[in-house]
Amino acid sequence: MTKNAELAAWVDQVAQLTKPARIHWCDGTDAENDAIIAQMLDSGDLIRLNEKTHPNCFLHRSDPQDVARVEHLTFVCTREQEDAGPNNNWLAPEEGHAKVDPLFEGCMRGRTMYVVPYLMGPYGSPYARAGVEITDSPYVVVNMRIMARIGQRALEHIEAGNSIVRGLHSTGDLDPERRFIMHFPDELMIKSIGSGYGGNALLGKKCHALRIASAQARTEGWLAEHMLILGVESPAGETRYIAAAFPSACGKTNLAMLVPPAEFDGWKVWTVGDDIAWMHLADDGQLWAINPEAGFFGVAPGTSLKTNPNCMNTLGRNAIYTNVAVTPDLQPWWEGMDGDKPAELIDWQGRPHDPANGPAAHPNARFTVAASQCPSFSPQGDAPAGVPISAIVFGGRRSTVAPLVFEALDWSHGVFAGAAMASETTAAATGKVGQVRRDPMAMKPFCGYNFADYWQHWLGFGPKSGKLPRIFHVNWFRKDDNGRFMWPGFGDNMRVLEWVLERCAGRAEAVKTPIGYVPEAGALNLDGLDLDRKTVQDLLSIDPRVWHEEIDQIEAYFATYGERLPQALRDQAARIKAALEDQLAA
Ligand code: O2Y
Ligand code: MN
Repeated sequence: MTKNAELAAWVDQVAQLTKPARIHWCDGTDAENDAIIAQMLDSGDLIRLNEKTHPNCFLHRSDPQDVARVEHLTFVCTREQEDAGPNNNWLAPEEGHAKVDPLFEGCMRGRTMYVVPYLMGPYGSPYARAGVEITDSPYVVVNMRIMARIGQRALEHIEAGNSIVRGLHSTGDLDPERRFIMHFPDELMIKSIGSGYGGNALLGKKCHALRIASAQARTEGWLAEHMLILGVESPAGETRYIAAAFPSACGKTNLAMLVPPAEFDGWKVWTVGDDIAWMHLADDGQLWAINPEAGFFGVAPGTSLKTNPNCMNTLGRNAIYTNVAVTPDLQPWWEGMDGDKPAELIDWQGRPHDPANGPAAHPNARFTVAASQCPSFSPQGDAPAGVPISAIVFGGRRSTVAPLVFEALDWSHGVFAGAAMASETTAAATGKVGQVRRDPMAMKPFCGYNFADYWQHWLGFGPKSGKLPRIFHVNWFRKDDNGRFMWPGFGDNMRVLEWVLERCAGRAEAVKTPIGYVPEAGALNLDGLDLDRKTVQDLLSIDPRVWHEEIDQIEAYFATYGERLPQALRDQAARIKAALEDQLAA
């Protein structure tokens, strides 16, 4: 229960609509968590994994029709359609409510309605924001407890008079025909029904910390971004921080937990966050970032001691696994894990694994685990003020076109580079895999308002400070003519991060090109890497003809935003095109 009359009234109103058998206010304690887990083990909602190898770890199998975010069922409900923009599905607020409210009628009959007060951001942070999620899913409660700061302290923050985002969630009947994820930014409200999975259901994450928060951030003058945050500590003990935006399933978690290669003796990478950054311009003129989350909800397939040793050392205990496969002795397993594939496996749907049925683990199988368990978790990870950002890095999965790294010429050009981002699609969102889609700032599925206004908001930071981060673009995924990745990636991405930070310090050498500064031959530390000169050249090459076509496509994409598109972005495209034409004519 709560002293906050408004919150109490909303909970009452929801209970009258959804008709739960009982109401439970979550306090976030271990005892409460143990009781919910025990009940989920009883109901079969969770399976206890091998206690010896994976203490306090559990498996959850979601409905096979409910395994990923659902962008086509995700709506932003603003008064004017133009305010949601072409980047969002739109309904007027009253239509949005009218579409989902009937689905909530009586949907919690026989179920417990959990009221989960939560805080996004470190305790005591001026940048932290509160929310309350009402849900009938115990899976949501135990995951939210890892991903956010839930319970009594969050409730106290709310009762102290701080505003909240209200989130109403029910798994409903899990019928994809009756599944909607609705956002009402003006009301600070989310209504989600028909899915029990990840971003559709853990409302603090994508719905609150990105879609609603991005709209709030615009009004209030800050940035809510789909970015990891990491710190790079030099052998001299100086740590500088990078925020990096990559589309879903492009390796943000791996980069956030990077282990530098042997040649970088004395260097250390610290993890602040792997998915979301809230950034504020502070009085010192720098952009300071907090990770609003407290845990990782990462993709399991492909995670191994080779690709992400810190992650593997994080998730062996106190973790919830969703849709992974298991060995006969109940150890979690997924494609891309170290070692040989076990002879026998139970697949993600609980069947004896038969490769004819597809992979043993679902490609979007996940682990949920506390960030504080990560061996590389930053000593500043919970700092109320956050960390000062030296560089912003944008990146996409492009087998062609984009070089390994370039630096934007200035803030406006950096915003253009972010706005022009594109990536080949993966399995995290439902839809086709391998198609190039524009994903500005990696926010395509998450920006809670019109992208044109969002870019204007970004551009608006330019004149505000001379100490803004420098902006870069990277592409770890370029392929050669035989379809092989040219760059080793993973720990070796440290070589690019070093160049990025050296540029920020005004040291590393670069060549100016129409699309930005690229490393001069020899400026990247490639010691110990088996890369021939031609491959390095190709990785850094910018083909003016290909880029001219790319800018044509960017302009065509920008044109879909009509008159609302900031002129500065049109100007950037025109400037780059003219410079490419000069090059082609020379
Ligand atoms: O939330 C989901 O349903 C899976 S997608 C996801 C999960 C964690 C972090 N990022 C993402 C994403 O799609 O960007
Ligand atoms: Mn993400």
